[in-house]
Amino acid sequence: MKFNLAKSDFGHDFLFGAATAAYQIEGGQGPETRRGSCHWDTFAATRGNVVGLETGVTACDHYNRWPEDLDLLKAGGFDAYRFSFAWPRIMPTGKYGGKRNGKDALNQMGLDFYDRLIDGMLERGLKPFATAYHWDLPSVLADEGGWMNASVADRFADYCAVLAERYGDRLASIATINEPWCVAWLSHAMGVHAPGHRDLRAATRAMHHVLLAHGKGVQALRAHLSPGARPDVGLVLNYEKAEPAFDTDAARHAAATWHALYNQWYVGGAIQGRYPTMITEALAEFMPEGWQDDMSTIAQPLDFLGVNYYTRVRMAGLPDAGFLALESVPGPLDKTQLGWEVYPQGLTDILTWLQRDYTGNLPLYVTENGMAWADTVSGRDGAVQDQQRVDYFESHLRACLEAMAQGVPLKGYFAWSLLDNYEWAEGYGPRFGLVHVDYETQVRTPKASFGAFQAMLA
Ligand code: IFM
Repeated sequence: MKFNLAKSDFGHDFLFGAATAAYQIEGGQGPETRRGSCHWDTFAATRGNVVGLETGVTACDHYNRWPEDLDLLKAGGFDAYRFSFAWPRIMPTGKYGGKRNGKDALNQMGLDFYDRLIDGMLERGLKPFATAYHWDLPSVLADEGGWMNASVADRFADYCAVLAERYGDRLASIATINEPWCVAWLSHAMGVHAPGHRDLRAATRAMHHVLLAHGKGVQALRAHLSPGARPDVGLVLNYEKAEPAFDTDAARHAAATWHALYNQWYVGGAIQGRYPTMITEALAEFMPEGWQDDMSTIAQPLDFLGVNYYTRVRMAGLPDAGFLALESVPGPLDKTQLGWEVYPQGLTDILTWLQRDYTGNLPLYVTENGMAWADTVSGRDGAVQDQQRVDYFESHLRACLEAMAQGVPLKGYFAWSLLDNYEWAEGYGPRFGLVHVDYETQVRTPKASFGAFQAMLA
């Protein structure tokens, strides 16, 4: 199985990579690693939150098997690896008082782990694309209200300063936060991810504080880089093309509301220092006092914006049900294992919309794109024939080319994910990897989609 595409179609400096996140693959949570606890540890251990009560305790054991995983990236011909630092591994309580009084707050074993990982990438010619926060909030900060408490932004800035000082000279790129919509709305209004709140006030505060943390994080990263260290500093946002499912005012209103809440809030704040008025008006009573004063801190100049895209959403809406009448209905297109419609046109639409309305000449990267399928290793030849995923990737890579043809400065594409891994509240059932992982034996088996990238990138 191959893509009917050539690497050269994307231009000579376009980067291809694969992405992962710490909690989803590392494991390595035992006391011997001195990692602190995070809110996902306890959320996952609470019955009813995660399918099968599954946790990230072992995951893909990447904490021990990282050399093998980096070898896979190299063998695939990838240029870059997108990974995340685990805040509780580096700073077990999430707090650090600076060099003089904060020494004990850092976990030397955790710091050394990421030294080895980054050096391992450089030895293999892989560009390190880091993310500071991919959802593993230290429990001590969660105890203090986590993303609902404005002080989390200062703790995040302290953490970013440590990352900049320690690793900044070896990183190609660092994003502050992965998918703030998930950090805020999915986790504080919908209750699907840790900490599992279903509360509009909690969600509204998290929506603002996660961006305040981003802004302070960018400032701290830039202030603490050693002279000569110049990683690109950015943010990674997720997008869903929101379309009305019916030709009704209610459906159109619901689609516009979802678009504002999901797609416009974060890019509007981070790039323009402005939130969509329909949302600030609807949530006015829950906004933190003086939020307007934070907008200039939030809108820091960036070197790039990362775009995570998987699917579209079709909104139905309910007449007279108010702001939160946000019912979606399944669409008619082919669906992945998670029921997500395969809609590559949405990726072109999102990229061209971003460039037109927000980002202009700012470099964009597709930092995640991929699909879940219940892949199995064939007993006969030991292969994983994931034709659906090969087709998914090809159609979305073509969507990228179309956006580039329309003038979008797209600089790279990262497949989600290098490995099958812990899909949060869905546990280990959905498989997103280019590489199959047998969770009993930890054997890695590259799938046909891995081979398709390998052939294109050779
Ligand atoms: O697995 C997640 C990832 O952690 C963030 N973006 C979406 C992926 C698939 O759901």
